[in-house]
Amino acid sequence: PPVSLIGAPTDIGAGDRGALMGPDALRIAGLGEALAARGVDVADRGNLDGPRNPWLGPVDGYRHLDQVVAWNRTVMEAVAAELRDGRLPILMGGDHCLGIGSITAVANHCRATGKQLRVLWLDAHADFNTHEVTPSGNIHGMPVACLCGIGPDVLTSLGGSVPSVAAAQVRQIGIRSVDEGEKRLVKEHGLDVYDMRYIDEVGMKRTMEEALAGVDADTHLHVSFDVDFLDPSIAPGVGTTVPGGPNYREAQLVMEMIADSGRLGSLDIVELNPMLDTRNQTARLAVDLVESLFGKSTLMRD
Ligand code: DIR
Ligand code: MN
Ligand code: MN
Ligand code: MN
Repeated sequence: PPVSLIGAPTDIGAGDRGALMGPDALRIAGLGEALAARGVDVADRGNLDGPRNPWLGPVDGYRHLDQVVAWNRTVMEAVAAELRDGRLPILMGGDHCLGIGSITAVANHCRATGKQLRVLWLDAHADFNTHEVTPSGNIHGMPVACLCGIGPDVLTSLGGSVPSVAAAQVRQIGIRSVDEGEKRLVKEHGLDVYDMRYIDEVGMKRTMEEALAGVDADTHLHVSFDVDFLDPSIAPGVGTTVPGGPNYREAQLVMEMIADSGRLGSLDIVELNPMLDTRNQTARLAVDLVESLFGKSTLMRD
């Protein structure tokens, strides 16, 4: 399908400033041109607008809740409009709190069209905190919980149906940093987590086969790509680096195997922080990976 790039320039849910420059860093790294070169029909919708970051402390366990809600409502509407037009939205964040609006739109679209939804959450973190257990108050550490119906009503009911997504529809890959209280919640809600230990033991190929098991012609696959999923040695441009992530080839294999499924329906690229990057290297790597996600391979060109 044709692709729409949507910029959401905000770091409203993050603990470091700078992710608001993610959309332009991806544009400058040539995201649109790379897709066009693959024969993809791509339109850049420009940037969404929303409240600026007041950079305040947490209130009742949440930082900037009102602003996070405003940004997510705007993102949800923009993503929903593209899906309605039969297009594949790429949300360029921005921090990962925006996954709430993006995936809520995707879940509603799946309900309306009778599609099965599968969410692949590529991240170093489980993003399953609540206001009670969060160590930071940063809402970018809470989107999976919110999508699964655990969080403030203003975020869990953003799309009308609560929960937006069932935990059984989510597969998390690359996880290696989960906070103490968060661990208990992840277990309690039965999230399917392919953590780095699992990937070390069984390999990325089998991990992805399992994460994609059951994906069929009726499945809409959403990929939520937190750039801190990648090992920081290849992707330094993120706020919360965690050592021991997938290397270059493992990350490529993830993207290639998703491409082979033929079911990619929507994508978030989030947490890219150009202020912490080296000469836009992390943005360029993200573009390289997205090329694979859209079917670029070494030997065969279709
Ligand atoms: C941490 C960091 N678990 C928190 N989360 C991040 O503050 O909740 N998620 N960086 O991507
Ligand atoms: Mn993360
Ligand atoms: Mn499950
Ligand atoms: Mn994340």
